[in-house]
Amino acid sequence: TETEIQSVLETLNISSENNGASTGSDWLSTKGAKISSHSPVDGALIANVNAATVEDYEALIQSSQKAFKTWRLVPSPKRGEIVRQLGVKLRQYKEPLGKLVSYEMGKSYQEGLGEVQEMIDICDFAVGLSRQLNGSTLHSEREAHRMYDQYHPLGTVGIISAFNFPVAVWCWNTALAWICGDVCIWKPSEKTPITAIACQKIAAEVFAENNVPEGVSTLIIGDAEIGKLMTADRRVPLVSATGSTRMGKAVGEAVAKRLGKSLLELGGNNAIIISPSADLKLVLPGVVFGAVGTSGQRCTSTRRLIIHESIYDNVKSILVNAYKQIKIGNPLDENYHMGPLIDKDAVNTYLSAIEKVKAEGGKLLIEGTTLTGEGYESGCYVSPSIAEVENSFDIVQDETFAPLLYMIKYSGELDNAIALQNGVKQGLSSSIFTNNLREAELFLSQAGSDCGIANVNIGTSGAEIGGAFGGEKDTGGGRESGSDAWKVYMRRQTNTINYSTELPLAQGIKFDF
Ligand code: UN1
Repeated sequence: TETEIQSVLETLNISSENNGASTGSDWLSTKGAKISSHSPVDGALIANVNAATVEDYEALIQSSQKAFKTWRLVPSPKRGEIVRQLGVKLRQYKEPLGKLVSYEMGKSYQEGLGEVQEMIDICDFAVGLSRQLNGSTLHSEREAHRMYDQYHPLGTVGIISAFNFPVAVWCWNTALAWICGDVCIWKPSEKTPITAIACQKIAAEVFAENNVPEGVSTLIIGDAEIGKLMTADRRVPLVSATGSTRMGKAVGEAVAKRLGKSLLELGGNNAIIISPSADLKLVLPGVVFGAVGTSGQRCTSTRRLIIHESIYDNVKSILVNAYKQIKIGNPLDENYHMGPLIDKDAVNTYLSAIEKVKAEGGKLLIEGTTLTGEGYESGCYVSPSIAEVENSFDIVQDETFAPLLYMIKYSGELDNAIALQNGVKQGLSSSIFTNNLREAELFLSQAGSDCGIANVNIGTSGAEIGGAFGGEKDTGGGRESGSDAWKVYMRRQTNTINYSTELPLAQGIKFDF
């Protein structure tokens, strides 16, 4: 209800008019174009934001450069303590923030809470990591010499995030960057600016309580021009960008031009292989959640099913039947499985993808449409689709960010399915459902899936934060979140120390004079 949303905004300290640039607790008075955030849930205005300008960007960068000089000197476990407190604060705000994510982005409340949980989890992970930014001890070829490598912070990390995970992706980056000693400048999606403001305010509370200087966490809300300033700026040694392959190529190119580092987490075209021995009890929830969860707007969403011909018809009838039971409506109401798409443009992209499937000769088993009538007034609600296609169709080769699921048949051995699975430009997530050990291991082997994520008897979406997250090929090659993804936020230095009374040269070279 309206009063519920009002109380969420109050709890999160969001006003109806907001500025789009902040150095922490301070908000600049921004004079850029007005961005109005409307909820896809009911079309209502959530709040307005004045976008930031070039001058605001410059002020934020100056503030971050200054903050870096002190932040890098704080011992890493002490920075970890501040990230620990952020995790505690996020636990306190989990419900209102999860609700705002759901309301501004349109994912279900459960998924909104799940997204905040990912933030909490990465904070916990980063706290432990703050005592484990380990380099290695190496053996020098010279007598009485010691060699090791160590990691130092980079400086200002630019974060460009997408609307679909409006808060978690920020935290995957910041929690690691902060314990590494970096400072961050965040450009969130213009489609979800209000959740970004909420996050900045939560972080600012923790930072103020710990006398962390302004500039460690800066936020800038604006259009692609702001992104361009960041990618071209030598003062931003690392740009971490999540979004479409088109956006990522532009970012990667601009950052590479100045030989900066980029961490790209771009589109997926994720497939599930269903082998003859698959346990169909597991397949059904895995596929349906993967394809219609978040209305198909995860980069890990299941786009393609590659099904063995011997069980194809069976899987088809089970799926078609399940899709008929999917309830679509207000994502804050737990009775619904699927909420709206982010906006009307996304609806149009979805509908035109369906037309392209037909034009290329695909067969719609279930054809999605725009929903109208009570509860669907925002114009962003659609029903999901299932289509039988060929993997080679142009439309199948592209990522459509919507609940459009493709069924593709394979015959013979698993190699054929793997070739189809790998036969797209993207390489984010993949999975196989099988009870056959040989098939599972082949799928995970060097001759198997070419994706950054490969699962057995689990769907393509819903990765845990503990693993490195990202993919190959058009997905951009970056890795965020768990495992050793922290290393990209630091610069490595090799150190050699001579504690002898001689100066022997490496490689046995003699240089007498
Ligand atoms: C994204 O869609 O950009 O693995 C991130 C998942 C989530 C993260 C998705 N943990 O589906």
